[in-house]
Amino acid sequence: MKQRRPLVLSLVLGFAMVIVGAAVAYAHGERSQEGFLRMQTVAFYDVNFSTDTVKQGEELTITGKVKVLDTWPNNLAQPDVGFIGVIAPGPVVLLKDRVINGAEAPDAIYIKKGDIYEFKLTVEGRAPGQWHVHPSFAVSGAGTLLGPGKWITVQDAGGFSNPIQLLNGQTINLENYGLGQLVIWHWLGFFLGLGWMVYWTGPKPTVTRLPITLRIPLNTDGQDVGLITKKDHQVVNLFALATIALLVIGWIYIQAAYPVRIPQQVLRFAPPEISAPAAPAKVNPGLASYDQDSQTVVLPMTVTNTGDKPLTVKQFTTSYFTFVNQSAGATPSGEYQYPMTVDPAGPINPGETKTIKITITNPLWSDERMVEVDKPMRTVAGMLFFVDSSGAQSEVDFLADLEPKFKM
Ligand SMILES: [Cu+2]
Repeated sequence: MKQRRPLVLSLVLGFAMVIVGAAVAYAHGERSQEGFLRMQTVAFYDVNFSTDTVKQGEELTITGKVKVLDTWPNNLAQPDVGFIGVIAPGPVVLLKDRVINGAEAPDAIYIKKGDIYEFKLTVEGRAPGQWHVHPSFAVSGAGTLLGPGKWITVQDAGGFSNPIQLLNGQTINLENYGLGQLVIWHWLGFFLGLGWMVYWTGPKPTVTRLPITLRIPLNTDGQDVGLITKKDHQVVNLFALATIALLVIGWIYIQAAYPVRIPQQVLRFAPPEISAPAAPAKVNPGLASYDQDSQTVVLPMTVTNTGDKPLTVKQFTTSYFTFVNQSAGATPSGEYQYPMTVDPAGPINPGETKTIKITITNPLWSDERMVEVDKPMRTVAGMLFFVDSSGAQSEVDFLADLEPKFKM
């Protein structure tokens, strides 16, 4: 007994630490995706939530852009079918409407590398509480990439309903439509299965005398040892009849109660194309470095201006972070925006080839696990935006190898 006390104590302590620690846990795993995955696959930018507080049943819109990057890794399934949605901790908000590149998109869409998807998601508050809500981009075969999250407060308005009009003109509430039927049929099926299980395990020695049961050859029913009797055969026949009866009754019921039904619809299409104007520039990234102590990434690159107007680096967007060029006078605005410096600061003139150095000092490299020095793929990738002297914006995707700086 005495020896058990430290064990119990440590269990209790461990449990308490998990509880306390769990309270600190934040959101739902946007940081668990590898940095290379988040940087090289898709980039979210200009994301805006119309509000951060709604009542139950009130709408908010999430707008923004997501690009399937040219740097999409070859070791992932190639982007072909995608789905823009909302990620939240459970069905706490309800997606009412989705517009992609100006087109209504109720389903998944056909996508391709290099294209931009400008989305507008209309979402309703459903469950009261405070929830971290993200736009998301799921790619068939590759997984779901998260966009920037925002804490949304859904205030209690005494309930929630989701009315929709059926083709026959009747308005129903999708929150509880057919729920009674669902409960009845589920329980009927459940009890039938439970009855079967109890019949064979309760009064019978099938489980209690497993060694004997196991010795009986597969193709006999063990009548010699009294395992499966004639009476059992009759009972299981009744079970089979009851199952068939349940299915037949269900089928007749649904024909009578819901004579008009349509199958769930699938609408796949490629939304109207939007591609960012390709920058009139050749970008040749050098070897990036990462200093873990100062949380600094230095990104050298050679840029050739192939256009006819001077080009200035505007911003670097990766995953759902945007770094704006402080050296050109820009200041971060809003969440997920941070400064970076570009050295030398001046514009790149037409025909000129210039080696520039982008420096970003930010704790998010490790806090957000964007750069992990112990992983086999260490890269910096994303979208580099330029602006020319007329104010026109253009963009190039790039991928640079990254070398960590270690103190010996
Ligand atoms: Cu989150």
